[in-house]
Order: sequence, then structure tokens, then C-alpha cells
Amino acid sequence: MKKYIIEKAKELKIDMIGFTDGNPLTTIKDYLEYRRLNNIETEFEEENILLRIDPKLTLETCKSIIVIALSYNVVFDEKSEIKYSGNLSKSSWGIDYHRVLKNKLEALIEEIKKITPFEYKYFVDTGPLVDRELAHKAGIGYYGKNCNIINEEYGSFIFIGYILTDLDIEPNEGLLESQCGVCEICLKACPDKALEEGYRLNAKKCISYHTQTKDMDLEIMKKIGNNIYGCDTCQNVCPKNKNIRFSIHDEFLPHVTKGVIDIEELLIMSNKQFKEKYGSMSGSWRGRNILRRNALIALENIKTSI
Ligand code: B12
Repeated sequence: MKKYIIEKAKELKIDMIGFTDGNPLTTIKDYLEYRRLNNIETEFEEENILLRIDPKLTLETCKSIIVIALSYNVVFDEKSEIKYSGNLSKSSWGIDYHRVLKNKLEALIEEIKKITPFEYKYFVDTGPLVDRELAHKAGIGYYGKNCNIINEEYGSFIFIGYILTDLDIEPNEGLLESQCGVCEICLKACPDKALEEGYRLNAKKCISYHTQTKDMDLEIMKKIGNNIYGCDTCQNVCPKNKNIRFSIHDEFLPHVTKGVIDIEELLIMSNKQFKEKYGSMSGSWRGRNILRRNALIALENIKTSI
């Protein structure tokens, strides 16, 4: 079964695949509670900690979890002619990754159904469980000090998706250990020192968080720079993202966005125009007004730095 699934995943151009059991993610429980007590969890996460760690609360019959990952480390170096351009994190360059990974998972599910009926539930990002922990357990990669899952061949610009199943599949053995060594480049580069120490992100200080949440104080406004959605600083500076394989998935190429946002255009766009131009990117999920707020702040930051 495992061999068959791996073969089918290759045919479907799924870059990485791993398997883990349906047992609770016990090692992460204390940390999730610590984050709650210290008010550093975000409103974008499942509130029920038990749901976050126990796969069987989502699929009662869960025995194995198939975890996949796709690289979005695309090659794109077209220069934009835009006068005031805002930064868009790579994760929001192309077509919404939720759609792209869900299509892959659905295709894989269809292949498995050809040889056996099975119970399943599948998720990308919006599921209750902690995706990175599943990916780590399934052998997709190791935790970097910037908290991202890093795969040795593809680096950290990878998205994660998973299928909870009632199938009996041999899990991957052992956990991949961090290869960060003494390197602390990401910690030093993080704009608001959200990476308070290695493997520890104060999510409430992360610039990516601020570009998505409603409230923003003056200090953050200065630190947000020209980021309109997300922040890639801790990944861009990471040595483990140098000399790695590029993404083969054209869906992640910024055909529409060119990897940037035209600030002046965004500020005058109607909601309809916004949806037409940016509706297919993952960063549009918070709606036009939050990105517009970021655009106004970015414009001010660009003008004061000239
Ligand atoms: C909420 C959320 C956010 C929040 C909070 C991020 C966070 N780190 O928690 C915000 C908005 C800030 C955010 C930002 C980003 N996100 Co986000 N996010 C999520 C979401 C929905 C939940 C994350 C979560 O559960 N956090 C809980 C805490 C406990 O996780 P953590 O801080 O990463 O801590 C981990 C490590 O510290 C490690 N750990 C803890 N202690 C120790 C000790 C040692 C010794 C070691 C080795 C490890 C270790 O275990 C923790 C659990 O994974 C997930 C999808 C999902 N449902 O899981 C996506 C997800 C984590 N995000 C993702 C992405 C792509 C991003 C961004 C790169 C987007 C961007 N460019 O702006 C940034 C990266 C920021 C960063 N450095 O983490 C990907 C990550 C893929 C990867 N390669 O790891 C995910 C998995 C979505 C997906 N399915 O692909 N995100």
C-alpha cells in the first residue's frame, strides 16, 4: 500500500510524501498551552487544544496520516515597472495554495480508492491539527530555528497538506533533527524580533501576523515596511534555502501579481476589481480593506525612506 501511494504521488507530481500514525501529537501539547497562557497564539488557529493534537477527534477511525508537501520556490525575476510597489510573500504569489494542494490530495485519494475503499478527511492549512508537527512526524523535514519545516532537497518554501485515513500504513521511523547548528541568521533578521529564540516564534509579533490582523499600533506600522501580505524575511535569509531544488509547479508563478502589489492601484480599486485581479491568491482571504490599510502604511514608509 505504502509503495503504491508513493508511486502514485510521484505520477501526480507531489514533491514530498511521508506517513505517520494517528496517535496524539503529545510533544506539542505543553507548548500550545504555554502559548495560550502567554497570549502569543493567534486568532487563526483552532481554539480547542485537544482537537489540535488528537487526530481521532477529527476522524474517529484514524490509523494513518498521509502528509504531502509541494515546493513553491519558483523561479521568477521579471522586474516590475510599478512606481510604488508593495511586497507580497512568495506564499501568495500564484494561485491559492489551498486549491493547488487540495487538488493533489483529491487526485491521490482517487488513486487509493481504486485499490481499496477507505475512510478519510483531508486538509490544507485550515484543519484543526498542527500541520508542521504532522509533517515533522511524517519525515517531510526538520524544524528550523525560524519554526518552518525545512526539507533537505527543497528548503522551507514548501506547503503542507494531509489525509487522515483508517488505513494501516507503516509510519516513517524517527524524527529528522534540526540542521541549523549554531546559525542564528533568521533570529537576527526578523524585523520585530518575533523569533525570540530558536524554534520559538511570538506569533503576535510576526510581521506576517500583523499584515493579516485587524489592529495595528504605530510602532508596528513603521516595522511593517512595504509588506502588504505576509513576510518572508526569515526564509529569504536562511542558508538552507540556497542551492536547493526549484518548484516545478507553474500554479505558484506570479502570472497576475508579478510578485508585488501596485499600491496606488490597490488604493483606488473597487471590491469587484480587487476580486477579479487578486481573488485567486491566498493573501486575499482577509479582504480588500486590510490589504488597503497595509498599502497606505507601506506608502508612508516608502515615502519617508526616500
Ligand atoms: C496560525 C498560522 C500562522 C501564524 C502563526 C505562525 C506560527 N509560527 O505559529 C502567522 C500568521 C504568523 C503565520 C505566518 C506564516 N505562516 Co502560517 N500557519 C499558521 C497555521 C494556521 C497554524 C500554525 C500553528 O499551529 N502554530 C502553532 C505553533 C505551536 O507553531 P510554531 O510557532 O510554528 O511552533 C512550532 C515549532 O516552534 C516547533 N517547536 C516548538 N518547540 C520546539 C523545540 C525544538 C527543539 C524544536 C526542534 C521545535 C520546536 O513546534 C511547533 C509546532 O509546529 C498553520 C497551518 C496549520 N493548521 O497548522 C500555517 C503554516 C504554519 N503557515 C505556513 C506558512 C507558509 C507561513 C509563512 C511562511 C507565510 C508568510 N510568508 O508570511 C509565515 C511563517 C512565519 C513563521 N516563521 O512561522 C505553512 C508553513 C510551511 C512550512 N514549511 O513550515 C503552514 C504549515 C501552512 C501550510 N499548510 O502549508 N502562520
